Amino acid sequence: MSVHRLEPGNESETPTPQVLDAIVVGAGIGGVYQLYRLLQDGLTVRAFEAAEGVGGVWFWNRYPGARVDSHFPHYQFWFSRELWDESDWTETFPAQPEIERYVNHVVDKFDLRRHITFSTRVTSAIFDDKSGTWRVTTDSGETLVARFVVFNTGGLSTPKIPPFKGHETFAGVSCHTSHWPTEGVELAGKRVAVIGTAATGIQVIQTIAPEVAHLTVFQRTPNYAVPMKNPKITESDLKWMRESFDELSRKVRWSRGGFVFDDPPYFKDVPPDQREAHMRAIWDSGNLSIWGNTFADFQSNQQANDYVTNFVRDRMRERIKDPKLAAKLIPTDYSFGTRRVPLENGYFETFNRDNVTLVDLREDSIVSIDASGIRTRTGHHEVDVIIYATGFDSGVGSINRIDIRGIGGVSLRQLWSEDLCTTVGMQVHGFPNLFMTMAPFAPAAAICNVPVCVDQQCDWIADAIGFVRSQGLTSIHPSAQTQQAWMDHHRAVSEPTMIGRNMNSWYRREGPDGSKRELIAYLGGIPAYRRACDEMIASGFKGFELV
Ligand code: NA7
Repeated sequence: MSVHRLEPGNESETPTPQVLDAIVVGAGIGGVYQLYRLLQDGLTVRAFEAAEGVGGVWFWNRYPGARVDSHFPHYQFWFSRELWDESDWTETFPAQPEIERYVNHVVDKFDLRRHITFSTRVTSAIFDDKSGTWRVTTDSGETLVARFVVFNTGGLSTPKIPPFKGHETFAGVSCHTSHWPTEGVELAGKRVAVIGTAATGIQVIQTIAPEVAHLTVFQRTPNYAVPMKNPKITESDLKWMRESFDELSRKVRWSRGGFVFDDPPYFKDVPPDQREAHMRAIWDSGNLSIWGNTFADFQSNQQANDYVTNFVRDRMRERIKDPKLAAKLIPTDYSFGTRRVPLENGYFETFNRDNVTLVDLREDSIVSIDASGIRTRTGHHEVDVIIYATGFDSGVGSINRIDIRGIGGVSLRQLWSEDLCTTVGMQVHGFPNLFMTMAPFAPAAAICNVPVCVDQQCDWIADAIGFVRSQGLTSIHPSAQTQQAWMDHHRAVSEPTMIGRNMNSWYRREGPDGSKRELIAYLGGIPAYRRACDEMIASGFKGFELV
């Protein structure tokens, strides 16, 4: 591996840092593949990871019941046939330990670990206009210089803990689901509160209810959730997976959400007397096809959306004994599929248990937390443990933690606080040679099975870097016009969808004042997005500033 040194003339007292070709920030699903791909391309690369191990969200989210909502065989790396041939999976929806083990296996198989510095956060990245390089510092005091920097920091990595008054006075144990201690939390026989009832809260609640003395669930917005069917993976499933690699990998790249499903019919093409059977068949599959694959016009046709919404509401109602409780748990003020649809395993039955209480924060509200529990407007709930399943600073939270300065010292954090913008979710005008995955305005920001969308993004980034190097250039970033065109396109295709019209979800980034702002989910579809990205490469990055 060749390592060049900075140009002479920089003889300050601090030692001259190495100049790397690239720095990768993060060693989750995206970072691991990014690192692999850039090393394959012959670059000198170092990766930094804040955690002690690889896996990203699969390292941090160790809460009870943590499990992927993408069904077998979709949630795995797609870049290596050999890896597919030897991968073993035990469940249709693998749990956190299995995925963490898998990512570790991949890192060791491809000898990536020695390129990753663990337990180290990148704290700043400053662009030097003169040399066209990035000066990157870490919280361990190291400074590095690199031509390219890639932030594979994840769209849901920075936890959001509501600043409830007095939360620091709580005498029991409290933690956010994404910072679950490795040694676990003693829950058996305890009085436990869970705040938050979306994808994470649902998994925690249904898992811990049988073992705790009492569970108090604080729900702000009820969620639609659909049953997960999670059979064990058999040898014949694995055989099918291996034999289907070529076909699946071809299809999944052009799929609607990173899953290979049959194309759904248009609502008008399913006669009214066959709709129920059509829905039942999809429902019985026990995966996310109920979200995106019921009707082709589900996101644009109110009639189709209403039909699916009512079908799901009816299935939920069947499972909740107390009609008053059902009225609280079943959403009535928004349509199915307009927020992330969680899969569940006995979640609604959990509320039929004697040791579970639902506090509806639309009728009540949390006033404060004190030493012994949670005070609401109407009472006090004594608990030993508080679990925050309150979500993440979505889209840009983990990038905003880092002091990033582009051309002329412009701060990315500052720029984004005034005008959140990217070009295809991977670059920002004014920040040459800086790339990111799972950032706003790409399918990978929200509406996609992550390993599929991130694979495409890592490849595009590596291709852009390869283009700069092969052309003897030093830098690349989108022009202001290219960026504006992408933002205009994103808004034109994403806002008018059903998801776009729901203002209450993490797909819409929250402003500092708590107001809902830019829709970070690109809803023009994976095929349209992939075509737009491919055209940029094919045109030699027309519309980019190439130096
Ligand atoms: P989400 O989907 O952001 O959900 C957070 C939950 O926490 C949701 O129920 C929120 O209610 C609730 N919340 C947030 N702040 C508060 C306050 N202040 N008071 C009460 N309740 C609150 O995060 P998840 O971790 O469940 O899932 C994130 C993604 O990870 C998921 O979509 C998958 O892609 C994987 P709200 O709905 O905002 O009213």
